Amino acid sequence: MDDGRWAMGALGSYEYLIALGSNRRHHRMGSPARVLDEALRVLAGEDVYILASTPALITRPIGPSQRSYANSAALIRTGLTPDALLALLKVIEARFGQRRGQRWSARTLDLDIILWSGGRWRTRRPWLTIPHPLFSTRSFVLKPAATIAPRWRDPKSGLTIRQLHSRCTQA
Ligand code: A4P
Ligand code: MG
Repeated sequence: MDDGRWAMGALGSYEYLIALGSNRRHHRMGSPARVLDEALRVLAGEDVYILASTPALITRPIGPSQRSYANSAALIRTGLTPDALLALLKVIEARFGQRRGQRWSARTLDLDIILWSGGRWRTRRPWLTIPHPLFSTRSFVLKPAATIAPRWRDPKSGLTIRQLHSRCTQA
C-alpha cells in the first residue's frame, strides 16, 4: 500500500473495506436501506470499529434478480483476520435471513470483503479471495467505496478505488 493511512493500526489491527447489499425487505427492520444501517449497527457491536460508512444508494440490479438493490460501503478496523471476519459476516447475514436458491438470487443481506490492509488473501476453506474477484468493475461497490476510501489501491491492478470508479463510469 502506498499510503500510510491504510497500514496496520497501533493496536495491531487490520483495516477492511466492506460492501453491503440488500434487495429484500426484512419483516421487522423494513426496507433494504434500513437493513444495511442495522447490519452496520450489529457489526459495530462485535469487536469491529466502524471508521467510516456511506448512506445507502439505490442501484440497478446486475444479474438475474429483478429487484433494485440498496448498496453501501464501510471502512472498518478490527483485530479479526480475514477468515474470522468472513465467519462473523456469515453469522450476521444468517441473522437477517437465510437465502435459498441460486447464486445471485434476491437476498436480505450480502456482506462482502472487498480489500484489507494485508494486501492479497486467498484460501479454499473457507473459500475467500481478497480483493473480491469482481469488485473492480462493479459500480455498485466502487461508487460508495470511492466516497470513503478513494486512495486505497487495489493490489491486483495497482489502481486506486477512485481510478477504478472513473474507469467504470466511462465504460
Ligand atoms: N467468498 C469468496 N471471497 C469472498 C469475499 N471477498 N467476500 C465466498 C465475501 N465472501 C467471499 O457468497 C458465496 C461465498 O463466497 C461465501 O460463502 C464466501 O466463502 P454468498 O454471498 O453467500 O453468495 P453469492 O450470491 O454466490 O455471491 P456473492 O459473490 O456475494 O454475490 P455477488 O457477487 O456479491 O453478487 N446488483 C446490485 N446493483 N447490487 C448488488 O449488491 N449483488 C449481487 C450479488 C448481484 N447483483 C447486484 C448486487
Ligand atoms: Mg457475499
